[in-house]
Amino acid sequence: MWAALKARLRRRTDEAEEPPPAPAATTPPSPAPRPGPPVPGGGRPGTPSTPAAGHADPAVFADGFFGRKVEEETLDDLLDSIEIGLLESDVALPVVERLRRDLRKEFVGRKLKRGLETETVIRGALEQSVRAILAQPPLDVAARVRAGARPFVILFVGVNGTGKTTTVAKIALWLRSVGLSSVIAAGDTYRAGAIEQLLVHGERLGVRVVRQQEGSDPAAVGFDAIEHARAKGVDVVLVDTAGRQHTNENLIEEAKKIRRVTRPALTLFVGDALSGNDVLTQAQMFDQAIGIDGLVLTKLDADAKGGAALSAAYVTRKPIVFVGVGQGYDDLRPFDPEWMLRRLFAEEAAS
Ligand SMILES: Nc1nc2c(ncn2[C@@H]2O[C@H](COP(=O)(O)OP(=O)(O)OP(=O)(O)O)[C@@H](O)[C@H]2O)c(=O)[nH]1
Ligand SMILES: [Mg+2]
Repeated sequence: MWAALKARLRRRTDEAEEPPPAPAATTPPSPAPRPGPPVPGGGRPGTPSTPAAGHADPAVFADGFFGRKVEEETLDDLLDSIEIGLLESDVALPVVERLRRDLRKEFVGRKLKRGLETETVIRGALEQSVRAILAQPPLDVAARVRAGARPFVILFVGVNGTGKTTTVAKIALWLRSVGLSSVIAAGDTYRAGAIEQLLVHGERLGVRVVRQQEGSDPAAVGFDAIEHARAKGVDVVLVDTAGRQHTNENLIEEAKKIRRVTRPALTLFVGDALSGNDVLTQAQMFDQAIGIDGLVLTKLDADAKGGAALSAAYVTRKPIVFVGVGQGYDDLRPFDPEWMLRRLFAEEAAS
């Protein structure tokens, strides 16, 4: 996110710093004329100006870049530019608005120079604000499992192809790494090949996969897996489900039934970070239809923008529990806001 925003800010500075038309040979060097007349109130042509002439936005004034006086610039103009950059990075509108408010508070009355200083100040202010947005009470799955009744059932839901099945396999491995056993319920009885896909994961990981025939009732598969876990003293039941659009009423009804029968301690929505703001809408819809407790965001390794991941918890008001960072079984991380912050503010885009 920051890398793209920085590039935008630099382009903007470069435009503002374009060399003036060459002065006549006899004319002594003079301050650079700017293209276009200044707008009363300090605004640029085409942008809303501040209300009263003589009361310019008391914010971003610059002087002395390479010894040349640079034209006044309004805070709103700078914030507009940042806002567009954030939207381009998939940051959701409510988050953009919050960031804008925070930056405005930070900048009003400050004196900034164009160029690197402005960039550093913007970065610092933005980072502080993003840290506050990402801060959330952590949802520690291992602690919940240890504190909860056994078996602890986790249900995975989401639209097609977001990474549910892969995430189930990754979580089985992660649970083992923290000393907890699991069994997987092959609850996608809908898509041809889904059961086989899970069996392969289960075999590779040495994790039991409970299944029935293709086309059978997924709630019954979940029930069987819970019975198995009870009998064998397994800590966690991971219930995979078929991908479904929230608009598909039959499949949503089916998901509700799986929920009623398996009574999960945790229902996780698995969303693909690459789908931008769609993933937020999907999570909200699933929450309304089925009820979710948290989010898993996948494919962050391929998501150079990062805005959807930044916005997810803020917009849905559900915690991000895990993030997927690749196709390997160990490419899963419990969500860490500081890790996310480092990615968002990397000087170079993540991928
Ligand atoms: N790069 C990357 N790819 C991922 C990640 N998680 C899953 N994938 C890939 O996404 C594709 C779909 O993954 P699945 O786990 O089959 O997705 P699903 O949600 O179960 O799909 P359906 O069951 O068809 O709804 C696979 O090629 C996975 O390897 C991730 O974190 N990063
Ligand atoms: Mg699947």
